[in-house]
Amino acid sequence: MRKIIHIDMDAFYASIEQRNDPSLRGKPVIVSGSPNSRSVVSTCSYEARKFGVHSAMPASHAYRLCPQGIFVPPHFSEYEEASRQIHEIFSEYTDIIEPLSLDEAYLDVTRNRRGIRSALIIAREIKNKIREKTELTASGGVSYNKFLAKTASDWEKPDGLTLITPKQAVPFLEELPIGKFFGIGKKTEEHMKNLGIVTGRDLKAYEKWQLIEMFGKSGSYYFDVVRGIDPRPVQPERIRKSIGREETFSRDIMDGEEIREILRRLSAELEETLRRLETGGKTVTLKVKYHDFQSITRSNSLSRPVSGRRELMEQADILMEKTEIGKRPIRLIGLSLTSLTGHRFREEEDQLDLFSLSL
Ligand code: TTP
Ligand code: MG
Repeated sequence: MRKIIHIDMDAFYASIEQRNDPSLRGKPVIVSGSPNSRSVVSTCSYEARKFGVHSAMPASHAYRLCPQGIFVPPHFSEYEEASRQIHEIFSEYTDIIEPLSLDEAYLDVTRNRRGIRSALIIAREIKNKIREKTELTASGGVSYNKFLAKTASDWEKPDGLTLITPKQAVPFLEELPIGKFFGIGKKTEEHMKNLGIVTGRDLKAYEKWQLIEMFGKSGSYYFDVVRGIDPRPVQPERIRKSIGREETFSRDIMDGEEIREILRRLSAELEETLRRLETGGKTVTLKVKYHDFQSITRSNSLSRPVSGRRELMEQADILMEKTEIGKRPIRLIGLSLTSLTGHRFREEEDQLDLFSLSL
């Protein structure tokens, strides 16, 4: 049985703003552009969440909910620095680290550098080190697969640490409200509730083919995870053939400018990852999932590798033209790079080829 940890920083951008400016501590801090613009909220402090403010909400709406909120613009280089620091801490324990964004990663600690048998102890150590080094808090989840570790880290936010043992998993999932299942967004949650699916137990009443019929490919994922099954390995970026970021929205987005703003942030995050991995990529792919779950990708292959946020955004703009962004409501957007050119990737690809030949 594997030992997986999921770490997710608490109110990441907002906590960094509060750390850097003590006058913001204990206050409702909203990281976004001006509330008078079409900007959307990146995130907000837990103090602001009490007012109903959350990520991806228009800043103007956040202002209406919380006029006493302190609006601060994002400082990406600060977030990137903190991200590097937490990544360094992870590396003290394992190389099998899969970052999902700047503030979140899966770690496979089944075999770890320190020879520690309890993943819970490792997670506690990581949280402590993060606090010492960055003055920030993180929430951790520990279990035997990615889905459960992710669900666990979300269970007791902020500053939580939750373990789901193999014995606890199935009863835990039966009681879990379906909105709390990672991968079930607001839209799907509503859809399920209309079908009378409220908890994991209700979800379990459906056959696999029924779920596939209703939810497409995700149906098969739902079928498995509600039974505590998730065989996906933690994929360290260096052996991946593609590097990407995607985001599912809590509501469908119609506004093309809003999508561009999200793509700008994803490009910045990608740039950071590409720099860390010392690579670029020659093929840029934009993935779009429309409100009705139809999913499309549009790609461009270039003669030169790209790795900077500006070039990525240029490509994203070109690819957007080939989609119905701005005309149809969108529920998910993703940007990824393949044909990676860094030396590590070339080496790894050769090894992978040899491996597949020897099979
Ligand atoms: P999250 O981990 O989703 O949120 P969070 O860390 O702010 O809060 P918590 O985990 O405690 O619930 O996202 C990490 C950062 O990514 C977040 O601080 C800002 C950025 N982000 C956006 O800019 N827009 C978004 O819509 C989301 C979800 C996140
Ligand atoms: Mg977070």
